[in-house]
Amino acid sequence: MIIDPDRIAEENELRRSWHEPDLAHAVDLAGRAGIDGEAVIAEVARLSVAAPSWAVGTGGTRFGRFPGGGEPRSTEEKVDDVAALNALTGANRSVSLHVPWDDPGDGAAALRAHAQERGIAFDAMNSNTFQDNPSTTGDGAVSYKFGSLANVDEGARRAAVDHNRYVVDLGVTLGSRAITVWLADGMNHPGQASFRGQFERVLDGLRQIYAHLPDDWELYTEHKPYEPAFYSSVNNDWGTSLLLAQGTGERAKCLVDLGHHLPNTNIEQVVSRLAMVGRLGGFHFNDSKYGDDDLTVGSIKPFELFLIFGELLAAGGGRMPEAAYMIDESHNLKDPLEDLIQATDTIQHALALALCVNRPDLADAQQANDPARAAEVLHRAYRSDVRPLVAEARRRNGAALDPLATFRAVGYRAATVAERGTGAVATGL
Ligand code: RM4
Ligand code: MN
Ligand code: MN
Repeated sequence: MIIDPDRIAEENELRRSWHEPDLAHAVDLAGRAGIDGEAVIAEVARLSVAAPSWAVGTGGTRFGRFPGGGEPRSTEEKVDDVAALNALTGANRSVSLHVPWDDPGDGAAALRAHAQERGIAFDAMNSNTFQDNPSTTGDGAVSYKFGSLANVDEGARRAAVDHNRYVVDLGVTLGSRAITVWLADGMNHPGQASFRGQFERVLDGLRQIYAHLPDDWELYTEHKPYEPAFYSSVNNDWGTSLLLAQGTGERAKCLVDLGHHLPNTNIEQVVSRLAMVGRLGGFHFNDSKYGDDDLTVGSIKPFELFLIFGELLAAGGGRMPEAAYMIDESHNLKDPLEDLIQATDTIQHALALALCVNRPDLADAQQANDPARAAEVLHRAYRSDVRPLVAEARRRNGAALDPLATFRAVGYRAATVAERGTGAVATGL
């Protein structure tokens, strides 16, 4: 099903009589704080966050999975779901594929045409060397059980490099410009491997993958402290990620996944550091209480999200810096599209709040060593109601003032259940 823009306009019309005065009031309030409300709307409207192909289906845990009906049966249908999401939010203009979960093979050009017709582009490609799969490890000749790029077995390392190169080639056909390398490599047992040997082998593998990149491509190293390796991960934190990126090449950068930090890590500071040295390449949005929980972005630590957007804007001189932004969540209970709608709305909302920070005032307070005034400046923005500005940004992109209500009103899920049935299981995890 393709969501008809006229249906969205109809739904928006129902809300116009209260949206317009709310918007005028929000612009007025922003103005009194020295903020140009129109500029906030424009910057929110400019942002696009990719949807991952593996998140339009219901996620699971190692204890079970409870798929809803109407899940996509093919990569094409995943693209259709992303197009529906984008029709509602105006802010998910690309999809990020995970290979081999979504391996179009010879059909890559056709998939690109299918996506193009729906206004969807291909964001960073993701390679999977954390599971054995006939298309990458062959029929049991090699295995990633003891690692991929870090493995002491040369055959496994070669398979992992070849797989990444294959993913780059697919991405070239799809029009992507980057590959994200997240590795499960690490140790479960002290003494199982050499820290240094593992690092050196991963760096060597990354260099081989990098050598295969077209000139306009980037490679992102994504760190994560643990899981599935529970004693150590090779790329465990931003420092290691930075060492790997610096050792790999100029167009190798780091990707920050918000769920990939030990509890209480100051992620906004990590963002600032990586941006400072020009190595912030990508971003995975989600939220967490304990570990890599992949919960809805902003649902647990909204103030942290606001501060992170503040650092992103600082890095971009008041605008969002160029980076591969993606939502990396697992929707176990909510309808995946409803969760992606809420995630996107929250991202837009946090950006709008951060845009409402009066930066010159904040700089003055910092220069005056006045933390109370600095806090006032932050809170004046954080406690303001920017929802009408965000809704207006969506409306100007031809999307919905209220995307979740509109999703329900247009009956998208009922239509996909009728078309696709209830048996499909769409996620890779
Ligand atoms: C990892 C990481 C990667 C994602 C996989 C599925 O924890 O977040 O970005 O590709 O999960
Ligand atoms: Mn991630
Ligand atoms: Mn993760």
